[in-house]
Amino acid sequence: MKFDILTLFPEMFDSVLGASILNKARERELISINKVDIRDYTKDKHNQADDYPYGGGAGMVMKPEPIFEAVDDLKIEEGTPLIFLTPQGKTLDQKMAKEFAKEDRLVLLCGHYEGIDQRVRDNLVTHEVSIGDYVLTGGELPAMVLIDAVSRMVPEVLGSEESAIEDSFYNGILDFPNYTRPQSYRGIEVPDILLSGNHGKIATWRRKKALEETLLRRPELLKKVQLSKEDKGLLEEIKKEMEEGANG
Ligand code: 6GU
Repeated sequence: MKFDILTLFPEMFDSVLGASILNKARERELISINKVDIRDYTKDKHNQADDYPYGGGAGMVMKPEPIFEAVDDLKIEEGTPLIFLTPQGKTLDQKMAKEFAKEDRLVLLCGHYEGIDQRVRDNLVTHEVSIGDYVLTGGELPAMVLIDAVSRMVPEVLGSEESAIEDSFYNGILDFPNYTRPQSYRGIEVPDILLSGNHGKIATWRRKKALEETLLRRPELLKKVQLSKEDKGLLEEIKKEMEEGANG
């Protein structure tokens, strides 16, 4: 997967992309990152990438020419997504990350200031993506979030394939609780079932806990996923236990 990042702040990406799994993925050439400084495509002596809005009003708008010229230089093949990170975009989710991971190349455009000249959105941008309902100072952090979410879905980026498959949200529901040594810490014990060595029972317990966490914290997710007959049985048990807990 090749990422091209169009940004006014290329240095912001160094720490995130230079550490941990993403750095290993880069070293193994499973992903590559090309940062493009939009300011390098400005022509005036102040290297101005923004300007006053036509029609007046507060705030500055990103100028079209440096962005168009930077995109020209990328020599993008037809069909390559050009993603503008903006709070106006569609909210990133796991399904979207998985879809983007199928591409060979993604171009990410990070917005700043009050906005961007509409001609960029109308003529270059193919997708607009937000990372949630809150406002950030720019599209750089969202671009890094997108790169992380997409890269870990690229084959071989994660150590073992299961770590992606069994993860939270991969199945559309929340994760089950995890424990490691010591077995007893400050008098707090690891659940006996996990020490039983009975893999069938452990799998059922984990599924039940995952369903319970999801029912308690994110019940709307249960409406979106395909539940097996066993899942439905476990959910019935959970609800019954919750009622018993409330009444007794
Ligand atoms: Cl993509 N950009 C900005 N500036 N703020 C955001 C966002 C994007 N997603 C959530 N908040």
